[in-house]
Amino acid sequence: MTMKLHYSPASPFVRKVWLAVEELGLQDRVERVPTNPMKRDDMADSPNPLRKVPCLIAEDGQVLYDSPVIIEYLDSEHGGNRLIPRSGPERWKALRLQALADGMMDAAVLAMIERMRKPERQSAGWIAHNRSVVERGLASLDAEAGALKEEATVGTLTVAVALELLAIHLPDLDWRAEHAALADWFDAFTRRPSLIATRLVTPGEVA
Ligand SMILES: N[C@@H](CCC(=O)N[C@@H](CS)C(=O)NCC(=O)O)C(=O)O
Repeated sequence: MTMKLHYSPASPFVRKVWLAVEELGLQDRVERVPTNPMKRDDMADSPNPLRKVPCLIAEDGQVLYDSPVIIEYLDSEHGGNRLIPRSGPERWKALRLQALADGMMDAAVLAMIERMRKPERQSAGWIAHNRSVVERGLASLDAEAGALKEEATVGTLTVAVALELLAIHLPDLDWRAEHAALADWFDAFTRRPSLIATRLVTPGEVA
């Protein structure tokens, strides 16, 4: 029996999970169920009470969310603990990087949603606040870019997705100009086959 993943190619949190699936070689064991989180009909029967993607139905029928929990499940139950080191400083680094990059994505999504409102209804202060969250995250990542490895962990995969997302949600933020070390890491890391196999699409590209 396969697992089922409620999937949208425009969701960065789904992308994290799918990269984990690719890295762990589980593609044949996870069926993607197309789900557009922006469509009320798609979400009406969501097994996730939060009505968000990603959501995983495991082989035994248990429903798992959100992306950190799903990745931990796949890694520990099906992946041989390759993406989340079992113990020691590398474990905490991977989990901290995931938290940092998740927070940057949350802020980038909030800024994008605010900019979708009519101009007269937008809050410039809210957009600036979320943008500054992303900027502080970038500065922190740039400072440790030399110690960011090219191996895939839940941390490095999430950082890569967050940087991909910036091009879509905050296109005027030229993060590469001020964060050359981070850009070098990103360019090397994104040569991994898992990142080449799929890409994050813009919300407008989703039917
Ligand atoms: N913390 C969650 C975030 C998931 C999330 O925000 N998903 C968005 C799509 S990118 C969603 O489904 N939004 C629908 C809604 O909020 O109604 C995770 O890591 O999985």
